[in-house]
Amino acid sequence: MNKNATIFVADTDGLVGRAIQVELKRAGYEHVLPVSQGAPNLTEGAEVDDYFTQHRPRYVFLIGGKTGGIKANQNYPADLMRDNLLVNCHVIESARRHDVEKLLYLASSCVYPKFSDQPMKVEYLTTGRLEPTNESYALAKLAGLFLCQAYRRQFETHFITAIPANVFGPGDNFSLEDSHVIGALIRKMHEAKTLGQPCVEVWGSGLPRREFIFSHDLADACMFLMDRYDGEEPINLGVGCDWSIREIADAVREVVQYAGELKFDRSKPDGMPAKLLDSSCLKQMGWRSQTSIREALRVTYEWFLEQGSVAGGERHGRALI
Ligand code: GFB
Repeated sequence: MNKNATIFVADTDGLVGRAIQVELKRAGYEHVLPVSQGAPNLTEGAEVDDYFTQHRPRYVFLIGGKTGGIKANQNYPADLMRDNLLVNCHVIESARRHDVEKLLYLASSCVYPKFSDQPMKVEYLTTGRLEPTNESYALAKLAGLFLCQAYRRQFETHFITAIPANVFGPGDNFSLEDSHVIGALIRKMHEAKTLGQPCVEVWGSGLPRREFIFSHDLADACMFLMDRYDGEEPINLGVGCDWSIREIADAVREVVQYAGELKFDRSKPDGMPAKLLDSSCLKQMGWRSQTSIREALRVTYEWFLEQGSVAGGERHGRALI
């Protein structure tokens, strides 16, 4: 990417878009369009197109529409699907119309079939049923992936797709209901520590395995791909190892310094049994993650604490809808 080119980070959720903005600025890109002021509602086609007319971005990071954890996916399947389909269609079409040089679309590891062999290779896509708790959202994310491929074929655009592992970091959602597992556990354990509660509830059996990537490492990987990759095949973006939910809950407990017990609530869903990506392609291209999971958890917890003090004790728990 040219250091003077205008870059648009199209994001609704805030976690990944925020990290990409920070990393682009750190790397010396001077014309990154701000997300807060004047950014369009990505579900409104006319607004998105006007924005492209006005700002003429050369590079676009399409992060997507609303997202949430396992329970949000169960509660709001229609919202999540509709929102992401609209955002994908509008941003991809405007990028074509306005001759964007390159677009990177970020999918999600839930696009893989529920019972995929591990680690999950790109050729496993569409070979089996999706996980029911997030089928609607996953289908919308898959549609974006195929849309990028279709635009490449029909319009010869340079639109690429990356499939990230589960992301967490500063700017995450820490709501009890709608967040992903790490945000939820940080909040639950911090509150239990503060209130002197003897145990914290962890959903499911604790046995599912997840691969986690720190949002700033993911941002770095997206910038890396934007510079070095231009193919139709999606690229998996992972760190190469996974954790059981029990293990990650223990790691969060250490970082938060919570001394109480973990109580597993098996009435809550486990979701996919495992989601480890085969990221060998990314590795062969020369990318490695920089941040250990413990360091990333520490930075995320610090950010959570800062938000609490800024908001006068209000914890950062935004509702999805
Ligand atoms: O992070 P999470 O919501 O997303 O849940 P998924 C991961 C695992 O952590 C599940 C367990 O087995 C949960 O049951 N878990 C334990 C908890 N305690 C908690 C808790 O307090 N909150 C949450 N949220 N989970 C999402 C998809 O699936 O992953 C989305 O629903 C998206 O579509 C995202 O793709 C990356 O990994 O299960």
